[in-house]
Amino acid sequence: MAVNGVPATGSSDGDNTRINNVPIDRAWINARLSDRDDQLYIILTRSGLIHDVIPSSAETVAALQSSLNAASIIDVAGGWVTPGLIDCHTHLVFAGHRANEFEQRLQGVSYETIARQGGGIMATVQQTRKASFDELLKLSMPRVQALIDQGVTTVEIKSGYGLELETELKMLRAARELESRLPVRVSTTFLGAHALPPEYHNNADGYIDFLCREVLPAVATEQLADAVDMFCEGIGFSVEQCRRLFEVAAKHGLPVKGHTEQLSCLGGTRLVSEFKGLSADHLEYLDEAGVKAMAQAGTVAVLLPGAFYYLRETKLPPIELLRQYGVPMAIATDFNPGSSPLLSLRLMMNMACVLFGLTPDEALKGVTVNAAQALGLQDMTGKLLPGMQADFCVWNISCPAELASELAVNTLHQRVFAGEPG
Ligand code: DI6
Ligand code: FE
Repeated sequence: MAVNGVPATGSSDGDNTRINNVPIDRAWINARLSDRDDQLYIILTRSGLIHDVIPSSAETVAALQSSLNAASIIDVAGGWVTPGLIDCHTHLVFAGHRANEFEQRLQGVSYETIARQGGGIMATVQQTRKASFDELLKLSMPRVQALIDQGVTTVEIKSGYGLELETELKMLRAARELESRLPVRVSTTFLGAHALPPEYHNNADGYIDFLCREVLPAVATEQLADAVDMFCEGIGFSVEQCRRLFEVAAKHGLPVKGHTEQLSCLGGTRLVSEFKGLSADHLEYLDEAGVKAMAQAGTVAVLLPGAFYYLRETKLPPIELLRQYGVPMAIATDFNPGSSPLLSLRLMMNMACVLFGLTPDEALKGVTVNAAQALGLQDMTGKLLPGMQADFCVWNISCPAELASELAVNTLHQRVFAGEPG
């Protein structure tokens, strides 16, 4: 299995000059990065970045031992190393729970029916509007910590449970605060177009106008969002309403993404692709025209098997078509209280294989290099290459397929974020 971003033969000149004349901070020696051969590697980090990845040799280790103090040389002893995991789609800032709806759905009431009855997203909106900034932080910190404990080094967090100015800003500020309080990178996404709030009942156009005129400009002015998202669906917003939002996002220089073709095929994915969007997410009802548009736009397919499973969806995303057109596939938790209250990215890897038919290698790429691309962070993280962020994980596994094949004990041996072991 090729682990992302490993140079085929290590660096061109793995000689010591690269070590002796550059102040390396730390060296992780005897790391297994690929199953193409038995070659072990050394990961050299400096100022939070990967300085180099070079073949391990007794000579190089000796050179390191003569130039670094012992505490800066970490012997991975043949352990597997992958890029830090990336959860590229979560709604993890929210208050309240939806266990009552879980029971309703088990009795056969559909997600859409519950939403049309005023439950669903709106139930969480009411709780989140009532919660203070500090309460949202207190609720969200353990959720991010749980992902960190699984080896996640980058997490995307959306707004979308405010649906009015004050709470949308509060959610995004909380998401930004999480990054300053925990050893993790947070990518924030404005999802004001998540559902129609009661203040705009039967007036979706008026609500989109409100988002375009007031909320998105305020979000952009405070630089609270790294991207703009929407829910293009019968119980969400139309393609044309989402287009208007995307036009304003483009004016503010914000990339776009979308919850599209989750419950039906409205053409939301083609709209995201038309705007060269970062990703289209869910995609159970995606058609070939949509896949083709994604391939032409370089838009990433974000698969959300947790929501598929939890809503007992039966329509599978067109995995074979995505492969055929070379559309990168990412995998994420979609962690939210309604459709995917499942806070395990490793479980999503397993579900992507078992339910959607991905290979373990595709699943690993789905939570590393492709997830980075879905956030526009492909030049920063998701691969083990010089100049990338030194975000990586050391695993107690015998092969990378184990990361998707089983969920027994947590096999994370060590997580490294920005070069700092945690
Ligand atoms: N699709 C989903 O599955 C989530 N949002 C969306 O647009 C559901 C969010 C929720 O039910 O709270
Ligand atoms: Fe979602």
